[in-house]
Amino acid sequence: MSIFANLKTSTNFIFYQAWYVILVILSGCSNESIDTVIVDSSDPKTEQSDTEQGKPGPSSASCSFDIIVGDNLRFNVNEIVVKKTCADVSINLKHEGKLAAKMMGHNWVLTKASDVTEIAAEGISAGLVNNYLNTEDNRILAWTKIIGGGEETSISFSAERLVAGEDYTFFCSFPGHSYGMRGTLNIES
Ligand SMILES: [Cu+2]
Repeated sequence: MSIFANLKTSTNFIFYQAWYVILVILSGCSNESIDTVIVDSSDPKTEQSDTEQGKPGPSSASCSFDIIVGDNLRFNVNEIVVKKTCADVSINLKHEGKLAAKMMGHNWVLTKASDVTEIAAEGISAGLVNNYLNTEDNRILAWTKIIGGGEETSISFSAERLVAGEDYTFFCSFPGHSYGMRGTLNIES
């Protein structure tokens, strides 16, 4: 009995590993191929902006944002506009998928657009236990922990370091995700 159980577990493990490799490969391809694998979105704004490669539209200007992720490589928003009067910015990240954090974990990380590549690369070696981030790196302006399916997390950070006109990018630092899971953060002009 336990032999079968072990066999099943290891088969599942291999399956997930193979799947992960496929996801990483896919996320390295163009945005177009990512969009073809992604199917679901409950955000009604998505339909309006489907002409733009099926990507979701921007959120309206606010100080607090609800961001939804799932068992795929996308955020439900690709642009966040922060009201210029915000003292703090709140991010509520919700994972509506089913896969565990080690398989399909997501977080929300904010840096200048020019820092994304290096921060994401550094994050890979930091490992899941450190939320795939070297949080000592002060180029990271804000970050949440990595969450898995059914989990949610919130952060609040001072808007003081955000400068109007600068290019900011939010992304997921889970290995391989930052290519597809990214969006822009702008300060309301
Ligand atoms: Cu992710």
